[in-house]
Amino acid sequence: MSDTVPVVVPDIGDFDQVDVVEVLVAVGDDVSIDQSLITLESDKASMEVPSPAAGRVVEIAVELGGQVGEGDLILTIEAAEPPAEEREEAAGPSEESDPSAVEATAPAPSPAPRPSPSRRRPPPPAAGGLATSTSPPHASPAVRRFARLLGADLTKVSGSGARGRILREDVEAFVKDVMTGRGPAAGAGIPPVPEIDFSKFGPVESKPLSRIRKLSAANLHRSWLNVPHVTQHDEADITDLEAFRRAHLDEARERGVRLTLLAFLMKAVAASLAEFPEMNSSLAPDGESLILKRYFHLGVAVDTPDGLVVPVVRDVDRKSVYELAGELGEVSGRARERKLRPADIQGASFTVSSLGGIGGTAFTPIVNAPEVGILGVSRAVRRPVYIGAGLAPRLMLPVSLSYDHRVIDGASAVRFTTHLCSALADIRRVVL
Ligand code: CAO
Repeated sequence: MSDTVPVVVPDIGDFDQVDVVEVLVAVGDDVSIDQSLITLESDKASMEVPSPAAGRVVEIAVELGGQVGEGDLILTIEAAEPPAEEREEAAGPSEESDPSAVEATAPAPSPAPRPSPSRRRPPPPAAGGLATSTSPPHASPAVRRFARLLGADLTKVSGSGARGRILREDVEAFVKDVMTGRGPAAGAGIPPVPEIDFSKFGPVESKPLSRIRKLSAANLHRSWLNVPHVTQHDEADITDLEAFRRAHLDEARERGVRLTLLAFLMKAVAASLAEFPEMNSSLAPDGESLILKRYFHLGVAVDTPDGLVVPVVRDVDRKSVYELAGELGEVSGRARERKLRPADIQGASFTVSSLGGIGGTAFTPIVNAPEVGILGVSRAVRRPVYIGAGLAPRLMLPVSLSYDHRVIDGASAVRFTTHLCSALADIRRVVL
């Protein structure tokens, strides 16, 4: 006689609710033990829920795009096989259980609250549940297996799914690009850095990288390999802007915001982007056209104890400098407290990276591909500048624009920085 096996959401760590991003079976489907049934995803990781029994799906209780919490019913299976414990004892390890697939996703599910005789007891979840088991690149075990079969390195594949998730189609497109010589590292033949045992030379210590650092390392490396970078340096005379800013510090304080240079800078950048739309664009994936963005959402690099994060301030062109200053303070605070939501770091059309509060005279920021430009800002210094025949003390702000040379040529880049520097020199130009 066949048993009815309810499959429920396993331990999902610190999360109350997670998204259902894939429903991999339909009512009436025959499933085997360990076959993936659905994929759950939080903002930190994804996990597939495997079938605890072989049989037929008789009911599906979740919806694609919906949310579920631990213990919620996912679906019901009419079991066709004897209880899995017995079969496992008899048969030994299953060929289906692919260790790398397990490692690649979140922890294995924990048992449902109401145990059923035909349900296999899965291994205990890793400490911290779903939250701790991040593993870039972001793809389901099925896609990983597919990539392995084709020999595709997933760290080089850009995901087009929700939150950058790598889909089967992305792997196919990647392989096609490599085969046709259009792939990111096709033929690059990057020689590996030799592995060295540093302990031969002195005491060493191993410090694990934070999740943020690993993710940003992968993103930076991808941009570095894909984008032919050029950096254009310039200087803006912000003497008047600084006087204007200082004159409004009290008012800003009354409004509860810290009025730093960055808010003005963002406003000026948005004005320059409006003037030079190609700087606010992305190259279409086929390389045949430019996608010009009619919105001005700026990524702002924020230095946090865990590494670099880039929250996005939206519609900069439509906000006042006070609003921008308030939003910057709020979002950079949340970035440092690790409280950013996925939506907070998506959708930038251009990025600003300000190291001016720390120091430096110039640097070469890395474009946050598929954006085509990033503005780096270093420390403003007061120094003598010729104005006409005479020298005057002026506050000069170094700006460094890195751009994707496939999209922007040098003349356009320097026109952009010239426009930006004039806007900063006389911020009234921004409202014109
Ligand atoms: N020149 C001189 N002084 C500057 C300055 C500049 N370009 N930019 C900021 N300052 C001053 C500010 O006015 C402030 O002075 P007061 O305390 O006297 O008001 C002080 O430096 C500190 O500013 P801040 O850094 O707290 O604020 P901000 O708005 O300028 O920057 C943020 C906010 C979040 C961008 C910044 O804190 C940060 O994290 N920067 C690092 C970004 C980074 O790591 N980029 C590298 C990425 S790799 O490409």
